[in-house]
Amino acid sequence: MTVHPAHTRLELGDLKVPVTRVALTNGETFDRYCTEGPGSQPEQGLPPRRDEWIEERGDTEAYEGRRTELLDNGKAAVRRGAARQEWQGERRLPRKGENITQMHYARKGIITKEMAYVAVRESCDPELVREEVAAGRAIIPNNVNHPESEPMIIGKRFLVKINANIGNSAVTSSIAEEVDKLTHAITWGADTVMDLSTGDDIHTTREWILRNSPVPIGTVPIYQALEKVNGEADKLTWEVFRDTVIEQAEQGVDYMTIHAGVLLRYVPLTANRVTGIVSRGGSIMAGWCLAHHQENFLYTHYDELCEIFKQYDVAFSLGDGLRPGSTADANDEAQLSELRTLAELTTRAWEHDVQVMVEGPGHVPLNLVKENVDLQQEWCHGAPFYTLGPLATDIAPGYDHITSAIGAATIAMHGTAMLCYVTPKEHLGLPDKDDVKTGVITYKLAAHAADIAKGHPGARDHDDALSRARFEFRWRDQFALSLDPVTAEAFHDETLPAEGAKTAHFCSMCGPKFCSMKISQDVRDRFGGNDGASPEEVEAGMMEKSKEFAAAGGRVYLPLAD
Ligand code: IRN
Ligand code: FE2
Repeated sequence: MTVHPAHTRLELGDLKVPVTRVALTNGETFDRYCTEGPGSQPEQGLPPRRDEWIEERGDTEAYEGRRTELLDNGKAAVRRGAARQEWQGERRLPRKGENITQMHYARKGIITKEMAYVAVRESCDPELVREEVAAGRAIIPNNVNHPESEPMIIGKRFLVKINANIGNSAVTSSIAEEVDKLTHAITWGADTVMDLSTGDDIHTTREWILRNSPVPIGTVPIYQALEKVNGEADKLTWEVFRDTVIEQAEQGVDYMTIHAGVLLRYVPLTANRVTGIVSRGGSIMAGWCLAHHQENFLYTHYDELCEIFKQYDVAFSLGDGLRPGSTADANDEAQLSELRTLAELTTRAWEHDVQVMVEGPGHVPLNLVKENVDLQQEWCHGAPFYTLGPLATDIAPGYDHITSAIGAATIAMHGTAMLCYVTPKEHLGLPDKDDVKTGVITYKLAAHAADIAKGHPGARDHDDALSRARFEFRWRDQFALSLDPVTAEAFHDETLPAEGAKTAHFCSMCGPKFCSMKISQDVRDRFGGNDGASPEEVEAGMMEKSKEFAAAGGRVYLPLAD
């Protein structure tokens, strides 16, 4: 039986911030960053924790119904108590003339409740949070219409975050299944989740995901816009796109991938690539630009987009539509040209006090990884970088969570703020629940490896706690402190299932300077070659060895013989 970590809350004034408190067998406890939310009743959703804070600021006003329908036919078509198809409830818009974004408040020198909450989570000074948000070096994605979210921050001065993509499974899965996937990803440690759903129920599915999500939700609105024009990219218009963005923003989507850097003149730069354009959004926009021989409408209407994002505090995730899809294409002219445009768009969003992060590759050999962050940080004035891996090699389909985690840890060490996970199914198929878990755990460890390498305050405490447990043979603590206690315990039990082995000073490999083989041999000798020594016998044998060891001076590291 594993020691189950329990949620507890750090209280600071009226802020209650969840942590996972791991109770160790030596009486100590260890607190881990966590999200409180997982485990809602899908039909009820999570409590709107941030409602009060938003209300208090007095900068928004509530309305009922859908603004998109207000826009379309002048009246709200959906009211409270109507069919459950649509979630009922209020939405918010700013009061006239108000700028409600976290960046706006930060620049005014105000520490919002969201910033204070983030500071508790990150164990840092709230002023650091404010400064980083004000400078655009960090973002707190939290749409005013997603009050269920627990504020979190994405920026290189803070813990490296990971995103899990869900919902790419079109029509077949039910809404309850989508909420289940969301909860699963968050339970294992996803810091944000992107809903990439397609299909008929896209609006409703997203509504349920948002109402049950304690983490920020991101989307790629061009996917839904494309559905609205029956999948024909050339039929897309700015108007269809704009209404889709408003529809999603008023549901509460916290950040949106916008492929506004795919300019018409960059498209030919991809012609001689090994893998051309691999971004879905990028190819939709490239297709549109070529079909009309016009500039990308996301670029030409960018300021209008900023005006919409500003109203809800939606953050930009500037899409890397021309990212390399193979190591051969890494850091090429197409990719870097787009990055220069993303830098220009970053500055333009900041003129509206709209929060921005910038998306990055893809597939990049390790020797070219650092240049990616360095250029992005320099050109985009420190705006958070959010990368998809990158995969350090192309040769291991089926293992691309690993090829990409190698690149991800490296790029994060150099300053990438958030990593988009890659699952073992990448390039091959759609991830199932197990793949989601594998992807999340793999990215959690990549992000943490980067936190340690960056010398992030407190990052190594977790390693130290686990290492001490390992060195002192506190097996239960080792499981409980691990990213995946279930697997750790199961692997241990494969060779040593006996209960006594959970406290034994040996494992099926070698402990520090103890040869398990030798010790097992001793035990066997003592008990007459009985392979199936009982836990009590093993314990007794261990006690014997322990006495011997103590009598010999209790030293593991003996001085070298002359
Ligand atoms: C992250 C960094 N670069 C791309 N991503 C993610 O990839 C992006 O946020 C989205 O979740 C996913 C698919 O994007 P494309 O293929 O439409 O660009
Ligand atoms: Fe790829």
